[in-house]
Formats: sequence, structure tokens, C-alpha cells
Amino acid sequence: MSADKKRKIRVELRKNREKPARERDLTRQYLAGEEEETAAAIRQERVRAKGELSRRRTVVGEQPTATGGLPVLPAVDISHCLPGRVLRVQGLYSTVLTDDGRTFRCVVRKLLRDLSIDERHIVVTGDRVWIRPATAQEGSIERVEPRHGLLTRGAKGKEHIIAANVDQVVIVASLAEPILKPHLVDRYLVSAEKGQLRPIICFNKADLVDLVNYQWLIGMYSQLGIPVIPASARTGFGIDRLKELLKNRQTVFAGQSGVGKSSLLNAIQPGLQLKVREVSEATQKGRHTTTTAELIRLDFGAWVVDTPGIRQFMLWEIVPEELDGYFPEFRPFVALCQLPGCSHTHEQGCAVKEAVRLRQIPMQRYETYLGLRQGDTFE
Ligand SMILES: Nc1nc2c(ncn2[C@@H]2O[C@H](COP(=O)(O)OP(=O)(O)OP(=O)(O)O)[C@@H](O)[C@H]2O)c(=O)[nH]1
Ligand SMILES: [Mg+2]
Ligand SMILES: [Zn+2]
Repeated sequence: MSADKKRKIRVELRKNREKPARERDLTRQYLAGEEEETAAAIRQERVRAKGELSRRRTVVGEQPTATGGLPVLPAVDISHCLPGRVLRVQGLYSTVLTDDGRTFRCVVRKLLRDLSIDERHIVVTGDRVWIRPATAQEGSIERVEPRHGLLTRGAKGKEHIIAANVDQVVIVASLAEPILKPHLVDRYLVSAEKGQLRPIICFNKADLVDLVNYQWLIGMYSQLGIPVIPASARTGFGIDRLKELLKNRQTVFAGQSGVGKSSLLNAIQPGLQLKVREVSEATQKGRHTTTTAELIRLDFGAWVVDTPGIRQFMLWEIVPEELDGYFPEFRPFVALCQLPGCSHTHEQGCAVKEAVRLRQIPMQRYETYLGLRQGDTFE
């Protein structure tokens, strides 16, 4: 934080809170996951309905250069504050690991909450923050640094940031139960491209199938230049290769519930003891074993984020006209289409369609593209 960038900035604050804090805490205890999202959306509606965006205040800080976060980065007194990293967010509390290795349970400073129009996602897993310790184990988050490397999705018409400040995403899919959905893998790939994350694909549960039947899939993604790792958390197959790719990097594990994200992390670092689904529960649908995204520092010099499986992975803020930009293998052909702004769906002289015909672009990928243009959810 350099002093010369600091200045007084006039900002709009959210006005009064719509319900007393205590009452809301209680509500939160009873709600989890999607239900809480709905409740948050309802509370949000109430705030908007009252048209309460009128209070203003002057804050000393910097104007962030990146968009998406809060409108100001408040200056913090570094003689009282510590830099750290958000390990997980649970309700009103975030667990922060400070750079000197201590863990604090933190609330978010009121100013930050007031600056945020949407109260969710002021702080997300992976955020770099400054905290002010109150006791040896508790404190408050005073400032959130601008984010890079995001895994996001759309949820109920809003952006949901799953993890911030990561370099890469391991897209985990299962070759057995739950059934493999290549379109879902493609959707995660688009999201990776959008969040500027390097993608890695891990096909787990290889112990349950004959890999020969999946060579086409492994080959297809490998040809796109994506590292593809067939693996088994159960037998340890592929785990060393995966571990190698995680070294000295920050990686988020993503994929449907039950594909084995937590199991893979447990195999990568024995003793980690992340909760995994009991075998007897394996057939129960819709159960999430991991419930919050959690940042973990592994022994061999890697940071990973274990995430809960997502039922509906919607893309966020991608306009149809720009969708082709998120399919890297389309790029050389897009420029050759006859019509400017070609949608590659029905046009004459479309070089993308021709490339699909000549098998220079895999049919599977083109079908995903068409589906996403039509707004499919692939559920
Ligand atoms: N046979 C076999 N089973 C596996 C493998 N990996 C995971 N499983 C099983 O699959 C089930 C789900 O594994 P989890 O690690 O809990 O899956 P997850 O992706 O973390 O699921 P959520 O936390 O709900 O998102 C468990 O019963 C695991 O034992 C594997 O490689 N082979
Ligand atoms: Mg899990
Ligand atoms: Zn075209």
C-alpha cells in the first residue's frame, strides 16, 4: 500500500440494516447452502425495496484498479493489522491464516459490509486480507485486496465466487458413479478460461472402469493442450502425476458432488482427513459431503481449495457473441468465417462448422458450444 495512492474517497453506503443482527444470526443457523442463498436474496429484495442507497461517507484509501470488488480499498494501519489469507467463510465468520502462521476467527468490519451492495461475497475463500486482531484468536477483517484468478458461477441471477486468487483448476469428473458428463467438463473449461485459470482435467474412479473405453475422451482434451490425468483415489493410480502439477501452485478442485474431490486430496496428502462420503451413503443423491470451500496448505508446497460439488453449474456473464472466445481451439477458424460476427450455428461460409466437418474441431466440443449458445444447463 503506497502512501501516494491513498486519498479521500466519497462513497455510498448501504443504509440501515433491514433486521437486527441477532435475529439474522439465528436465521442463519437453521439455513444451509442453497436455502441460505434464497433467504439472502429475499433479504436483499427488502433492502432494495426501501430504496436505501443514500447514506454517504468519506473513506481514506485507494481506488481499486480491478472491477468487481468494493469501490474503495480502505487504508489500514499496518502497525495494528496483519496480512493473511481466508481459509473458509462460514456465515458471519471467516477463518484467516495470517502470514505469520496464526489462525483467527474474524468478522468483517462494518465499513466493508456497508460498502457492499450485495452483502454476500465481501470475503471469499482464498482472499488476501488485512485483519485487526482483537484477542489471540479473534479479529476483524479490515481490508480485502483485489482478486485475480477466480472460479465463479452464476447462482440465482448473481455471481457466486467459489474461490479467489488461485492459478489453476483441477476439474474432477468421475468415470463411474456419478455418471460422466463431458458437457459439464466443457462448461468448467469455459469458466476456467473466463477466470484466467489454467485447467487440468482429472478423470477419477479409474479403478471401476476399463480405461480403453475412455481413450477418445482423454485424447480429445489432451489435444486441446490440457493436462488430463486418469486417476483413482482408491488405488493411488495417477496421484503422483496430479501431485506434481500442484507443486508451488494454488489450485481449486471443482466438479460435481461425489466425483471424489476430497478423496483425491486425502490420497495426495495422507493424514489430511477431509470428510468424504461414507460408502453406505454413496447412492443418496443430492447430499454434499463438503459444505464450504476450504483453502488448505499442503506439506509439499501447494495450496488447494476443496469445494462442495455444485448441482447446477451455470456460467456467469458470458454473452453469446463472446462465447467462441472461450473455446481456444475455435480461434484459428473464427477469423476465417465469411460473415463478421458469425455465430457458427447456421451461417454460410462458416469456417468453424467446416473445421468440425473435417474433424479439426471435436464434435463433442462443438455440441457444447451450440448448447451453451441456446442457454442449455446440461443437467
Ligand atoms: N471406487 C472408487 N471410489 C471412489 C474414488 N474416489 C472417491 N470414491 C468414493 O466416492 C464417494 C465420494 O467421494 P468424495 O471424496 O466424498 O466426493 P466429493 O467430490 O468430495 O463430494 P462433495 O464433497 O459432496 O462435493 C466416496 O464414497 C468415495 O469413497 C475412486 O477413485 N474409486
Ligand atoms: Mg468433498
Ligand atoms: Zn462461423
